[in-house]
Amino acid sequence: MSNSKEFSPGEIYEPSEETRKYAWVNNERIYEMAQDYLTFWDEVAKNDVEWFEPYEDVLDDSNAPFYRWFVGGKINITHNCLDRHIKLKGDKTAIIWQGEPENEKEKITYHELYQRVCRFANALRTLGVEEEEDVVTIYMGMVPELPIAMLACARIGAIHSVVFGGFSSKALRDRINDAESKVVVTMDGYYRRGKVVETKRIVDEALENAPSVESVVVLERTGNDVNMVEGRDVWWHELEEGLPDKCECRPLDSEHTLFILYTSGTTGKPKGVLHVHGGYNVGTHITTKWVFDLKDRDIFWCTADIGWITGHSYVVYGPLSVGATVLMYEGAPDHPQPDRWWSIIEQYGVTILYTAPTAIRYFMKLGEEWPKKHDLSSLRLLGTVGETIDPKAWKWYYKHIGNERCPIVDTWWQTETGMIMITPLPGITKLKPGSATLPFPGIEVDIRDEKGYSADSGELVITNPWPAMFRTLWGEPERFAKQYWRSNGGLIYYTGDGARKDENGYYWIIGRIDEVLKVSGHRLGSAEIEGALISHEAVSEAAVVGKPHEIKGETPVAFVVLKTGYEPSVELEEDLKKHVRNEIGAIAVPEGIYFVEQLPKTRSGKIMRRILLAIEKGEEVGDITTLEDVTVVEKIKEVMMARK
Ligand code: 6R9
Repeated sequence: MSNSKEFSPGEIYEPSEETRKYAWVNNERIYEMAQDYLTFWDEVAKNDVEWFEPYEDVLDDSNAPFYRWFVGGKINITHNCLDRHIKLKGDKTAIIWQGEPENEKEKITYHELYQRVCRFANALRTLGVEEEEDVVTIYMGMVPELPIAMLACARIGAIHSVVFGGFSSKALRDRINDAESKVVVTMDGYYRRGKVVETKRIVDEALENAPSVESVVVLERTGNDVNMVEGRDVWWHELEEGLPDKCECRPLDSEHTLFILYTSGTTGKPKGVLHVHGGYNVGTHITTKWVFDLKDRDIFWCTADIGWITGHSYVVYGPLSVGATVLMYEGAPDHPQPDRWWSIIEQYGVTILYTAPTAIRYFMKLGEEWPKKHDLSSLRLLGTVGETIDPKAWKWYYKHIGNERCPIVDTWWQTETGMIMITPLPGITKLKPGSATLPFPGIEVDIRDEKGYSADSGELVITNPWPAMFRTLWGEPERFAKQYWRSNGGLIYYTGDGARKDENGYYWIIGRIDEVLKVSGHRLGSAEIEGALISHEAVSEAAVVGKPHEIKGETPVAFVVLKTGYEPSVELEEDLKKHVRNEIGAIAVPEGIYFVEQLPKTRSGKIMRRILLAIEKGEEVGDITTLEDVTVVEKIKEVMMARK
């Protein structure tokens, strides 16, 4: 930042004296000090997490992009999340859980959490879960047993694969089969908007064709009727009966797999992003501590579902490793009333709130009278993640939730990065609404143009490896090496995001430049939704684009070519929507489906989604000379005119 310009007044928000004074990081020199990034990460790893055996090297890049961090070290992330805290603060609350029904709640201390994790780890062992290659799929709502199951897997060196509870049975089955899971952990059901989501029923459907699964553990939560399959299904509480609440923490290699988490890319097949114990622990720990300036007395509420990376890193592993009190809420943000979140903040004295712009836009629309009903003065810091926050929503959040007192940390990162990568540090960073500001210390990013040169706008890249980076894609090392990394004066990670850098060196994320959508902060692939549509008997071809949406950010819109013998109709449109819901889940259902005769394709057969998006938005379609048949544009416009 040495040659960056002065900040222009009016658009910046400076840290208050108070925030700066008490912040973990209150000296701008941290960035300079972290320039030697290996020394920086070495210091963090040595000071902030405990190792069973020290590592020999910070980084092994001899087989890049298959980097290895903290080589030769022995660690277990659950030791850092549990064992080391119980010595000094076993009675501190680790998890405050609030069910959707107001009278259902629970507080779990670090000591209790430790015991419950140990007991469930022993329970998993009785099912034969042990070895590194054993994958346990976890499909649950937001209850404490979800992080307990994750930590139990980690403790014994098994790999967890959490599947978001909003995914359909078909999506769950695909993920179970791809991971060849031996055990599935689930529950009878959970509450969402006053109704029971029948989780176990969805699992039963998924398991109709999932030969690797030997056992299913079912937590009793809602008490609804479930079908227990003899010899396969077992109740959580019965499995645990008589088992000890101690379970030795297995010292694991730094590079031992911790979890896989499926995420969407540019093909129809979700990618199993793989993270490991050592580097992920170091990266999530220090970002939780510094970005949220987390102190012992804080009550930290990250509203993300644990089924996404934000929940993994900032509901579970980061905050627990730091020894914080985290809040988990089971249900919908507006149930029974639009002030549910604000009432939870007041009730528990939440000090840090970390959420997504889509939620902020939703609350903005509901009106500030809802937060006004509550005393939100316990809040001292706010955060956002998942998509770009527009300055209007930023200012609303700042004023109506933070009462113009709380800094907002806009954090940019991905499932693949594992940890926050571009972010303000609340004690030192001047904020500009809409910008994620600067890379975290030790992280080096840049923007590259199409030719690979450094530029002020283009694709965001990361030019140095970082500890919490994903290590590979499950079962697809070639895809990992080929898709993300390019060599250009060293090996560089391409993020898939467009970005711009301003005169102060601040980064502004523009959004995905590939066929990945962010719908209400949830990551979905155009190709996945297209695949779901094509699997319907009436569909011959499909293209899906993300249309800008006031609250969701983006919403999928589909263009469908029918097979001969099928005619467009309202019924067929509804049937296709239902089909997508069954194939992927409600979040992927297109808002509109247009039946067209042909899709715009290049001569080499690639669908030009850019053109479809421009038509949908009523914008100029731009250069169409590469189209195989240019008349297709006019024809699609006609279909859309007829519909509007
Ligand atoms: C953590 C998470 C990753 C994509 C990423 C980008 C978008 C995330 C953002 C943001 C602008 C931010 N994204 N944070 N865009 N500003 N602060 O969301 O992971 O689900 O893998 O999505 O989300 O487009 O590439 P994931």
